[in-house]
Amino acid sequence: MDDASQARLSDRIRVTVGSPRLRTRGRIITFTRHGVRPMNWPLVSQFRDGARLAIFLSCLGLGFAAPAAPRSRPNIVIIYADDLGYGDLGCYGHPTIRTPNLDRMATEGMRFTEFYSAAEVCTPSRAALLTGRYPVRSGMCHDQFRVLRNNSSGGLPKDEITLAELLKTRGYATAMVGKWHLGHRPEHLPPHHGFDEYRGLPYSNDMQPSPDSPKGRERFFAERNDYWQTPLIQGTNVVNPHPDQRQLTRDYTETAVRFIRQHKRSPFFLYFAHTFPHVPLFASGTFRGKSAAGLYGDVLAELDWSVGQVLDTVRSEGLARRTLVVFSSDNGPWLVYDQHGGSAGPLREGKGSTWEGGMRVPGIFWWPGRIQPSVQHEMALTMDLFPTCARLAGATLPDRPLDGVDISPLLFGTGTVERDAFMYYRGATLYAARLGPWKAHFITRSGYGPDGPSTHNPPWLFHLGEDPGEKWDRAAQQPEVLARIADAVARHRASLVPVPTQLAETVNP
Ligand SMILES: [Ca+2]
Repeated sequence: MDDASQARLSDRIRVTVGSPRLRTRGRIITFTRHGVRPMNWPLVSQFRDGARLAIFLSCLGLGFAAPAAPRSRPNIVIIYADDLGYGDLGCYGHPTIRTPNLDRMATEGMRFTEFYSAAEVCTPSRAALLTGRYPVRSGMCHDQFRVLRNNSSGGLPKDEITLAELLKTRGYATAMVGKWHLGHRPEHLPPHHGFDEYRGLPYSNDMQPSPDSPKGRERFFAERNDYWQTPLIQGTNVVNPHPDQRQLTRDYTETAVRFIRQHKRSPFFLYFAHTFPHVPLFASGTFRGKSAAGLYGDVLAELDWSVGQVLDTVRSEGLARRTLVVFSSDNGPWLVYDQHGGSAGPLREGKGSTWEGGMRVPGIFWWPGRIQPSVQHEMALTMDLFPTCARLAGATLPDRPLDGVDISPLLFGTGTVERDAFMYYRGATLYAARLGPWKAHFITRSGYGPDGPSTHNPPWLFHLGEDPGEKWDRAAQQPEVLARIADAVARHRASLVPVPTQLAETVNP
């Protein structure tokens, strides 16, 4: 075929990329060794996107290039802080902690004001993040043993499906960097839950104190690395039984940046869970002593630097327009550690409690070109990440109850989302529920204070729009709201299937 014939053919084919069917402005023709003849329409209909048509035409030697199909599998990065409070970032109003990289991320992306972790402490909140389900469904919670300890035998059950396993079905490279806390025995570590690579601490940085360290609170404030012996693990092996915690944030960050660079040509999922600002606090020499907010501010400045390193790598590798980066925290600030604990801003209480300060956390979503810079006031949950990322990656959701919803309409400004009431659990016990702006407390208790649980009947009822600090009980004026919340709780309870807890059994560490 001469050039003129090829040009005429190209002129007769009009491809609309992304349309459900090929559209043409004339008859489609095909080529045989005997010449040109019309192609049957049923044959044409198999080309449902521009990329496949381009391959077909290329095979014919036509040199016709259809526009590239839109990428359907964005890279996904989740950066998760430990015990970072709602009020701890500059972009959430902290007066002295400086977080310029997170502030820029929020300015360029979507900052949520009503974003929730699914639990008030580490282990259950991480289980919920990775499975999209309340921890009571997986057994990753317990009323007395609130998190996995260094002698726990349990871990995330194998029949739970993690976000990493889901994304593996779509060809993602996966890595977990940092604090895991979903089971430290080899069979529970990230490589057995869908992660190709893992480097980090298996649980909290205070869970294996040195036998020589002093007892009590003072060792938390001493800034002595030799008081702590939580091991550093790579894959399923201990690579350093006593890592220098002052270097952890830098170590994690270098690992994360290396992973992004190595996998920049394939879709990747990076789950980057920082050890800090969980106590005991440590910062490297570059950041130590620099913040007006003291050591806590130094630690957050280093964490903020790390976020900047990740975003700069995404930008410099040309990945910004096909990478979703999410920042959040696993629970509120650990207030009993005074100046080494963070701030819940205007919210009541902190880590360990089902008051807002225990479970409402920063939530920042960044994806230049897809997510418009904005502040989002709709409620969203860390559990939403599972169905949302599944949608973005084109993965099929597993056939089981999920408690998150796909929030991509909020992220992309295309609509609203429907959700039922949000349940606040302390351990395996339901303490409160939120429906719209209303939150009913059935039981209240401080996160770590000496008080016991107080049961409320009728429940205490707060309007979180008018009263975000949860001060004024409105139950007497709103019986119909309490009735609707009771209905939502009944629906939720009817969906639960009892499972054994993973947090009670122990073995020798
Ligand atoms: Ca935590």
